Amino acid sequence: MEVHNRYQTALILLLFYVLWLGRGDSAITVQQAEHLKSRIERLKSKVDAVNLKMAQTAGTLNNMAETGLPEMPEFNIAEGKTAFQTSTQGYHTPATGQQYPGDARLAVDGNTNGIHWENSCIHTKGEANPAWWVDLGQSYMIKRVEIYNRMDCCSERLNPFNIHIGSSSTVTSNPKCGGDHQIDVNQPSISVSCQGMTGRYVGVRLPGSRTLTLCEVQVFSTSDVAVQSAPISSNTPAPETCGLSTFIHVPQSDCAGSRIDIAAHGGVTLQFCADACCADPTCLSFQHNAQSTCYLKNKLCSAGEKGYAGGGNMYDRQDVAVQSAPAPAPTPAPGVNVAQGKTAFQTSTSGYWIPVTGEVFSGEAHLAVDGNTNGDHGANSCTHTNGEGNDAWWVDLGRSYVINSVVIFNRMDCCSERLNPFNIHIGDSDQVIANPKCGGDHQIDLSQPSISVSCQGMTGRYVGVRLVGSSRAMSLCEVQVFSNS
Ligand SMILES: [Ca+2]
Ligand SMILES: [Ca+2]
Repeated sequence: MEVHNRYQTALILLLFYVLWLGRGDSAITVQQAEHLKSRIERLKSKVDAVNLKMAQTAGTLNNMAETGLPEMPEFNIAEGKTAFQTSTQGYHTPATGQQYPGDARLAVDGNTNGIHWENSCIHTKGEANPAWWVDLGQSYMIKRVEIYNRMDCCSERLNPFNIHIGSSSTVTSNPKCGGDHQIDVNQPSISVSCQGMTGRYVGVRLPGSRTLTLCEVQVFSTSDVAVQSAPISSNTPAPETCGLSTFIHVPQSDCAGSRIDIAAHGGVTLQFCADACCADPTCLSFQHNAQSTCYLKNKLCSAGEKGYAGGGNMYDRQDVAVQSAPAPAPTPAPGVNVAQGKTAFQTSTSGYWIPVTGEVFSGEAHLAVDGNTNGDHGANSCTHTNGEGNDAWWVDLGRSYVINSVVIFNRMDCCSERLNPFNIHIGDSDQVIANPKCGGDHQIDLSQPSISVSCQGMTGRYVGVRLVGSSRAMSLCEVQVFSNS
């Protein structure tokens, strides 16, 4: 614009100069006239060029006003990252020898093909709340998540699904991106905007008893910063060094249990089973049996946990076996019981005495911190309330402590079921039930004299136990509160 005006001004001044030269009877030479003419033409062509440029700029601005700003570049930050799923269901076609492992990495292999038999889709077992997730290596600002569905059959299995994004490796405890999503089952993929969410873990979960299949999950961010600095998860085995020779053969044994079986593959070779365990960072051992069935396991079972299995063999991952088999991880010191002998309270007290013997069973609050864990109410070391509704007992530790755990000794001569369920409250308010809960509803095993509840990280001067509901008398034979400080 400024350029345009400058040339216009120059042109006008030049015209005045020509008029001034031509005033009165003084004449300009032919040479001077030619020179001026060429200067005027050069200036005119410059003005034309500026006008053209301005017209083009105006056109671009008009287009932008109609179509919006140009798209920011986006990067799929999930491809090739480490992926997990709650279980794996693989298939084998004996006639052709083809194997379809269905393992978690197939949803980040860069192949969006929706035909399961093209070997690029994951597959869980039918189970409660199946989930798949990827560890991006570090936290990213997420823009959107694109999910490619299975298309050769069963595309309706995906609906409805949830997406979770956050920093917890327990991926389904992370916030949801939106609510229940529905894919159009005729479309190969769905793009879900998760603008504004941040996280290292991105997961897909099917609520309910279902089977999860995903052919690709792309996670888009407007920044691919992790390319330079993504830390490699420390428990990820180096794939090039993993193979059958990595495992220790434990003949005719199995440690069975659906909770430790993270994947099952039917009709597969021993080498396939070893490779599948290598490919899954959570796999520490596997069983391969006489029916050519392979079970991947998420732990290394101790000799005591391993049972005899006539048709099967366990294979334990060697490097882990060397490190962790000889001794279990040391348990941290429980700390000191800071409750014993402190002042205790309860919402009511129900005592009784036996006239024949003259014995008194006071049931008072201090009996839960008298240092005697005897669960027999007749030994006079247990508390007893009236059952007036929401009965509670609490101890004043005298000052605030960082709590490790609370151990509760139940009544054992009768009525041990009365304790379930119970809540623990810890905090600095003497209105003890206004303090935060340690966990939710706890259940003690009725065959056990005590339960230890970890309250790691909680701090408080008052520790209470409460039975929610009416007509529930509370009897506690001892409450120990462990702390290091
Ligand atoms: Ca894929
Ligand atoms: Ca006691």
